[in-house]
Amino acid sequence: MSLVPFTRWPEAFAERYRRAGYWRGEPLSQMLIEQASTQPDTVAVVGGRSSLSYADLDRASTNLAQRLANRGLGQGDRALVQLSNQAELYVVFFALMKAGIAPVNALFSHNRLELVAYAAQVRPRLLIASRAHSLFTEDAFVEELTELIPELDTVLLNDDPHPELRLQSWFEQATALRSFSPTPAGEVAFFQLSGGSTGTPKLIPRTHDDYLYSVRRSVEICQFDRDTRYLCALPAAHNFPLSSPGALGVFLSGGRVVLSPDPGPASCFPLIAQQQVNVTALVPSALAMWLQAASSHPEDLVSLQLIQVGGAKLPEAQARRAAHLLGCKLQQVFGMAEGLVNYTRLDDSEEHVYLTQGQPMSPDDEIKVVDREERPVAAGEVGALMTRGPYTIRGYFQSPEHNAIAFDADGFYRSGDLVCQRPDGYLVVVGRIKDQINRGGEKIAAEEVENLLMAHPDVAQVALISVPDQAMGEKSCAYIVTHDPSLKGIVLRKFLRGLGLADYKLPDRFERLDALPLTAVGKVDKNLLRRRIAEQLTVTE
Ligand code: OOB
Repeated sequence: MSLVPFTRWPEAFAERYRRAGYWRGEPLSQMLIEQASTQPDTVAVVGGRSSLSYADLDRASTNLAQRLANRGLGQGDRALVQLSNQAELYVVFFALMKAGIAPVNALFSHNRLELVAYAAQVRPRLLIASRAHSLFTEDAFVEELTELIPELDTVLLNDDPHPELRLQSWFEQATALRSFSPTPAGEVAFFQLSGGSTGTPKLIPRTHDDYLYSVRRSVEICQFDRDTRYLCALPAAHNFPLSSPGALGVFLSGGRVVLSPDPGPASCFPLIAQQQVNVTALVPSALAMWLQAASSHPEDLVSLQLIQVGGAKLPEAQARRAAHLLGCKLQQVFGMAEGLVNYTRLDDSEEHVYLTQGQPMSPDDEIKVVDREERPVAAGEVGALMTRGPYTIRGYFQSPEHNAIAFDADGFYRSGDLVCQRPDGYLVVVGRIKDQINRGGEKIAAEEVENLLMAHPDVAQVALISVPDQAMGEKSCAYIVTHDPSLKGIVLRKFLRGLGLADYKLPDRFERLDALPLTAVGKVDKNLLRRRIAEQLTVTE
């Protein structure tokens, strides 16, 4: 058995985090085992037609872990998982944690290109996906993956008609043969996905110790308990609804997770009313839809006590409107899958909640705000955010070259966000230096889309930039220089889709130029392009 390799924290830090009681040597599956023994019949998760008690969730995940162990899968093995917001997602998550198999949990919006990129990095022996996804309605893609990854020897598909392939039949009891156990808590439990700014999406190895600490601390700050009824409206595998405090925070506290297929008010409001949901997590673009719908359905929302908003910058005016219209507490969450999560606290002043993105959750989160030369800026000045701490990774998975750029010599992660830190420690996000588009909380690495567009024979040059957008916060615009003057955006979108790129990464608009503007050092001047499109939009709107 070989464990998943990753960049460890230096021993002095690991020792400090253990001594402080952050890292407790406990696997992520422990929370479920404890709830199943203390309150087996309490409902843990409601999703679609299924409702699972803690005992059900524990039993089904143990059975799946057992069946996987019987096939020889276990510690050191990796899985690629893609499920929608459904209760099975948590059964699978806990099964893999119990069996010591480290999954990449791809988002349901991901397509062929993303899945292949993840599989190529982790070399999964196990694939768990859904027949409801267009990639898996036919068998061609599974065959393609199996050819690409010869290690892939077990495929389970949600709702497949064949019992041996059907994920749900693996939740039933097996004749126990081989033993299984989680990986040691200091080892990699699973991979988070990075929003990224590079050509291929990077993977984030998270250990049981570091992730569980982040969940436990989040629960303290957000005061989750047995009465918590949490609506998971964002993609369930994302770090925010999984761990901040998210579904894992709910399971740790013994509350209930209610799954919504999407964050739209039409799906969420009836669920809130039926299930008496009292807390949820949204991105600002979803919150905007809720605000529009709230005035006509105020009675649906009376049980709500707390709305967390994060993933993208929440405009102050929207924060004020939300608190006023929804009649519940608001919390800003500024986090990243790499680790660091900041929260406004539940007893913070309105001014903190409306104007800041919160403060780090851990006393041992170290924050540096630096200038271009990476010298600390004067107090209150804007600079680039760097961080390290007990739940912030020290390196992406198998990416030595990128790690040399993304982390400094002392292990600080360069988040790529421009922030200002107020004297009271609270952070205000003012922009970003990473080449990324934040489209309603969904992150697009400009380089990834640019590289793909360059593969089109009629594209000579391309620059992908963000454009301000009323509904989404930002959308993407591809500036292109083409060989063929009649080349249309619609053709390029079709081309990208044909390559298997996720829909949310397709440029929202294309602008043709004779040449891309360059900076003095000869790089594409994206700032100029951003200014140009902003001006163009003010004129046309
Ligand atoms: C969350 O995680 P990721 O990995 O999808 O994205 C991280 C990036 C941050 O570096 C920042 O650029 C942006 O998303 N971001 C925000 C923000 N929250 C995230 N920008 C402004 N204001 C905010 N409140 O997005 C994430 C992970 C855990 C909890 C919450 C969000």
